[in-house]
Amino acid sequence: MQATLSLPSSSTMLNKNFIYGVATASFQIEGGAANRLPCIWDTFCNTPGKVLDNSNGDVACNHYNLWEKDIELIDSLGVDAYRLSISWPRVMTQSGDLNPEGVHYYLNILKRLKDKNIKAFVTLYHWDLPQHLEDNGGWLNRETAYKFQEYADKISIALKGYVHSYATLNEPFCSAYLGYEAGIHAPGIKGKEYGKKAAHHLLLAHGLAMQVLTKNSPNTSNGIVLNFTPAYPATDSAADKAASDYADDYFNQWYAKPLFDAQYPSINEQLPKDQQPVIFKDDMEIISHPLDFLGVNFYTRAVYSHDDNEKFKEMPAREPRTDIGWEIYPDAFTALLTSLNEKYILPPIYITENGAAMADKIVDDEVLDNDRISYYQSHLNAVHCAIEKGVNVQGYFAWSLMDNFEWAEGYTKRFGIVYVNYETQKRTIKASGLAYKNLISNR
Ligand code: GCO
Repeated sequence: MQATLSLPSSSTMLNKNFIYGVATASFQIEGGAANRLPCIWDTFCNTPGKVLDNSNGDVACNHYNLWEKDIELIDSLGVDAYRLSISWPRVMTQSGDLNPEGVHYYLNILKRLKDKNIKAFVTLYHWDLPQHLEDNGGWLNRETAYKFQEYADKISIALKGYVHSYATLNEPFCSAYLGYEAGIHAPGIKGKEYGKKAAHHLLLAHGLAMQVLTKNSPNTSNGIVLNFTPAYPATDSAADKAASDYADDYFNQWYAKPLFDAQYPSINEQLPKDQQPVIFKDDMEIISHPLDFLGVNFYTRAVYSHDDNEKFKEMPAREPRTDIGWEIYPDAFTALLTSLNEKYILPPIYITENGAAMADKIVDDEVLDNDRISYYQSHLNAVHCAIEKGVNVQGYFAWSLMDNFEWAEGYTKRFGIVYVNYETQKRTIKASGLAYKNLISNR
């Protein structure tokens, strides 16, 4: 069993300027819910049956109060960067002004990171939409994109000088598809007629925010974070191949192609009219605003077969799987990066999330998560292979710094390289965290 992480000595991932980091998101770790406006995830958690363990984000990892210790912890891992997200309902009032208390909270964190020479990668939207905006239609309302632009404008002025990189959105696929089409994430709206409309408004919000970031914050690296679940056909048959290509366009390229080619995949024309996004005249130009970087989140792949009634059918995840049931298939990571590089003219790439949920056991204050270390090892190798094949990857962030609120799974799934005891809020660095630290310090 493996307890260390390594890379070939020739790997550019061992250069000092390759950025290693850890990532979190506001709703998943902060708590401090009384000190901000409600968001759609508060409402979703309070709706019985939506979250597996009926938990919520009221306390989470109590990072709202423990942030100083948590930055010590991040620093002790020796990382170059920390990816965090700003809670929109914490920093903006309902009337659209900055909330000084919320801004102060993040400024303290960012200043401390700066003191410690840890680069701050800030995500502006990691799914915690203010509830009052949802009450007005949320991402189905085009107006929300302009509200996001106002928020991006004000917060980027307030945080000036403390941020290394801004990502507008984290995983618009999840917000749009899981939130407004499958209905398994907040706000829990279900219907094929909603997903692509929400997606379009999210992408528009991204483009509008890029405009203000470019103006207010020209010296930060500004971009977006997308998640990809590469699609594979179940068999070699032409029908399965067509099903998998369709699913790839529907779930993955739908979010990438507009950014780089200013258009949606051609399957848009096959969608019934009521499922198509409503596109205004300059929208695609706004959405395709040049990016300083693309963030790529990767966890697993999906396998599809032909279906007589639907365009595709997703097959059950194959073995081996992580504790959340996702297949471990690192080859798809290399293939994803090289295929994106072939399809589009890409800016530099950061791997903004990669990691695994494992059934951790804490014994004598130790978590020997060798299964997670193996996951990291095979996926770091996969990134290395992609770089060898010409993909410009400049950094890698482990998801996640610590165990946290895993959305519809509540606190039942642990993704951290640090273990969290939710009763005592004690943090314990897992074997994977120590291996990651060693990999970084041995460069
Ligand atoms: C994501 C999310 C994380 C999840 C992780 C595991 O961006 O998907 O950023 O919030 O916790 O992906 O599901």
